[in-house]
Amino acid sequence: MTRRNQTLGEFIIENQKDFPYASGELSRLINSIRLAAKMVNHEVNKAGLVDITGAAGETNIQGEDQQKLDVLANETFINTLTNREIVCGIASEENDEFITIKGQKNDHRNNYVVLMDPLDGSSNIDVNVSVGTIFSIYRRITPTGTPVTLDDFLQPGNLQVAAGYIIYGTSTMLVYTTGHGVNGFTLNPALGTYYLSHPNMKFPKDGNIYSVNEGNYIHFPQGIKDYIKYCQEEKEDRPYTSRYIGSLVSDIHRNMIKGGVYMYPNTSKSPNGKLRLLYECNPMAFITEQAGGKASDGYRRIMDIKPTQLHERTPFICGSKNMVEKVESFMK
Ligand code: P6P
Repeated sequence: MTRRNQTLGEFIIENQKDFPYASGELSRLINSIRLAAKMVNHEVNKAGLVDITGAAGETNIQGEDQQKLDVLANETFINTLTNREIVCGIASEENDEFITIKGQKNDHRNNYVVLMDPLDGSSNIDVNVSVGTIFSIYRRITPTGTPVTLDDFLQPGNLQVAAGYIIYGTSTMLVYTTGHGVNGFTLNPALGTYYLSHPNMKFPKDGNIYSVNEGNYIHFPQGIKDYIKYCQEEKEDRPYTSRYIGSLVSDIHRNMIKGGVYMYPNTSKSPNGKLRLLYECNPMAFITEQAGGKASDGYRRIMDIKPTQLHERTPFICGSKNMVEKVESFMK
């Protein structure tokens, strides 16, 4: 049940029964994420004012320069999630290994694992372009009371119990699903309160926006090259519009509102694509499907892929159902 200007807190309480493992655990989980998001938002919004932008002088497992805000966002989410007695493990793009959380009684009684990209698109920070946090939540599969294992993290996306993103843009929004549709909440920074601004978000079945880094064109599979040329033809409802800002959360959020398809294909440089399956593609795929869209690697449903490594990558085609199916028809 949704009503305009409902706060996130009211929404969680009114919809708690939807969460199969209720007992307030999801509420506490989402509450800790919304608190961390406010803290990160505060830092992101003033990034230009104090010396916390720019590289932290370290690189992460991806070999990417870690921006200071990456590090701050990672620590903020980890600390907030650790102190809430809900999570038994956390995996992050910024950490080579997963983090085991024993719980206050050191008894490993918590039931959820969280996988996250704490600040995706962080290379955009210094140029004041929107960035985002992406999170994916599973129930552990190993016995409660034992330390979390890698198997608890290597679950296919179709077992996610919740997923969402925070977009730090012209406004800050928290968009998430627990498997009962997608709802978007906008932060009123003056009050520190999120209000239900986008109830029951739906991906338009069709659209005229395609999002891809065309600088990689010559390295794309032939099917993607053919689809891009299809988008540019003067025919029917085409040419489409090309919109790509290099921030996954922003590109997909815009496409979910307006209709469109986002592509990060494999290339000769990145044979498995660039995006990470566990904490970028699976959560964005869960949200996309819950909003009536589609997400594949060009051939297979993203959420059916059985992960084998924590930081594995996958080609990613995500957005309006009919557009994704058109891309897949070119890939065949
Ligand atoms: P490229 C950001 O680093 C990111 O993970 C996504 O947010 C974004 O869509 C993509 O990579 C941009 O990658 O190679 O086009 O710069």
